[in-house]
Amino acid sequence: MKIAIMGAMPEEIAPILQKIGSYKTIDYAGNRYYEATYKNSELVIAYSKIGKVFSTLTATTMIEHFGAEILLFSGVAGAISPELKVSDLIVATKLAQHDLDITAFGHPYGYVPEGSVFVAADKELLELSKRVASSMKKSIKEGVIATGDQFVANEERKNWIGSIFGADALEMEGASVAVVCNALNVPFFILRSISDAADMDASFSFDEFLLTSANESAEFVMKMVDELVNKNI
Ligand code: 4EZ
Repeated sequence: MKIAIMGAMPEEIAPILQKIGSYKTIDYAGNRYYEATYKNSELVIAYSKIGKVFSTLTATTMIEHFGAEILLFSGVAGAISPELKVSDLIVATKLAQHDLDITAFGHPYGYVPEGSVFVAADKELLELSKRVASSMKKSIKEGVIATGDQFVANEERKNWIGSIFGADALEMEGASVAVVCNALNVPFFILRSISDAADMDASFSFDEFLLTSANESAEFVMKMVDELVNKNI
């Protein structure tokens, strides 16, 4: 079973590549993909570049070109829920695109015909993450993640996204990856560690905590990978 591990930025996959140690690099469709055999399982790893379009391309490529059968995303996010502090982990139960708007036609935010506002993540991977969290003695929050092509650094926008979608965190790739995986029937898992609070200090907080938070997320995702490859599924 081939596992895809993706991030949006180089910093989000660097700790994963470091842990894997040796890999083959393949340049394809404007991204660099890393293939490795890890504990007898095949991995494909890449960062997409930021945003919904690039992450759609990368997720699709990992599945359709590289043959990934399960996808784990690791990265950082801005917090909406006041419960979430810098470096805390959140795993998406479902995701929505907060910038998708045809409300002029009477549709809800995040909805287009034949789509759905929310895409739900894989239940088994959510269960596995709970077991991994308890074995690591870490708390991990399950919640709604909202995605859009905006770095949100504005309290008003963040609160709007929180109230419309019931979102706990926001970022720029999760929901697009979710749409791809859902359409192609690939179980997926979106994990983020908080880098900022999507408020007026967000860009400074992001710069300060990107590396440490990306590392938190990557470490957890690799524990998930360890569990998945041990089960040899
Ligand atoms: C996008 N990622 C941020 C990329 C920022 C700067 C060069 C996560 C993220 C985020 N996205 C962390 N905090 C965020 C926020 N406040 N708004 C949107 O996935 C690139």
